[in-house]
Amino acid sequence: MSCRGKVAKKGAVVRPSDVLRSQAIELPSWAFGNSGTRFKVFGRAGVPRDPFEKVADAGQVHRYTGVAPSVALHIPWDRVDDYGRLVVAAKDLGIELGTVNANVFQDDEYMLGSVTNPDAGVRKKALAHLFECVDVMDATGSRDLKLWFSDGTNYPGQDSIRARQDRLGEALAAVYERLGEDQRLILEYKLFEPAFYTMDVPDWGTSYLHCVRLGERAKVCVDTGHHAPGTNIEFIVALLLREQRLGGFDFNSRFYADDDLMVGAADPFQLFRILHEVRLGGGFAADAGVAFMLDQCHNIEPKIPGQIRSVMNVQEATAKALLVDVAALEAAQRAGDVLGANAVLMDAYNTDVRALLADLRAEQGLDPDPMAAYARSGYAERIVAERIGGVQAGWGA
Ligand code: RM4
Ligand code: MN
Repeated sequence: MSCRGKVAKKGAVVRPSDVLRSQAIELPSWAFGNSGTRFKVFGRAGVPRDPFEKVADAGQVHRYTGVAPSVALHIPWDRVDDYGRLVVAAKDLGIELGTVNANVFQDDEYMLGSVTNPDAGVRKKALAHLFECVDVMDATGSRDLKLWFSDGTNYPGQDSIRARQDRLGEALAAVYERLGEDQRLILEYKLFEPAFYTMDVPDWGTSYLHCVRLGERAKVCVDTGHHAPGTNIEFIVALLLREQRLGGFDFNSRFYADDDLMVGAADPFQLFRILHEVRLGGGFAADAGVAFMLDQCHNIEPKIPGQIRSVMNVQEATAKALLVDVAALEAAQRAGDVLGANAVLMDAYNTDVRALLADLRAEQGLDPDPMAAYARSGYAERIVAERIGGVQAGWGA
């Protein structure tokens, strides 16, 4: 849900429909491929065999929700010979190619890290990949380069924490330098996994420090699954928005660690609280530059309906956040009315917004029930029948 809403200044009362009409949620191409756990990747009938088929599936999600107009790429998983063709394929479906995600975590050389590896040769290889991603952005017209590093250490003493930060800073500076004026670097953090002792970018503070050094077009990505249990994510969101450093979200939900489950499934209230802070911080405004992306895997549920459900969950939480009576909230806060302020928030959260969203869809010429409309369309059966042969796309493919 990008930033096309004309929502207003901080704390202003906003008509839900204004934001909801212009909402844009970016889909991850990898959500349409096979995925699994470290124990098993399940193959599913009808799964895309190449990036074009992933884009086609993403197009379906937009077709029925109307609020998912772009799909993020992961390089090299989505490497194609001719990105121009992929752009056109997306356009024909009424969507765009979005954020380019770099992948410096799957080659054998990266066992001890990519850009922070003690071996200069490995660092050079990783940097070359990041440059390739900028070339892809140039070809696709993408605004954002999203960087997530699996780099870190497993054992105390394994490598120098400080030297690894230096190496990271050096690589980021080289990439930032390479970006065009309209392109941004979005640095994602993750508390742990795959490294267990230290991650080189474990938290928003580390990401923020690097971004500040780089320049204004470097921003932080908040992946909602990348925190310690109990972390107050909306607080982080409020701070980053305040500093104009919130580049975007990777939405997903989790019960334990980085579960990558459907956003809004584990904790819809948390999603509401996050989006409430987005609203208060002006994050729905067109010029706020907050990218609203999904980063999920559908291991056991069907993938396209899984994405449709996720998009609807974000929509519902957004609608509820927009229903908060900010004036009443601020009045209660000023008066020190603890229970009153809390009640204003809970009233909005407890409102059933499904009819409102159904009406909005109908008004836009969409079926009020995207899940049912997709199920009726026959697309799921068609891809199962047609996508025979070839190699299914999946985690790492
Ligand atoms: C990471 C991180 C990145 C995603 C990869 C696949 O945990 O969340 O955003 O691109 O997984
Ligand atoms: Mn992520």
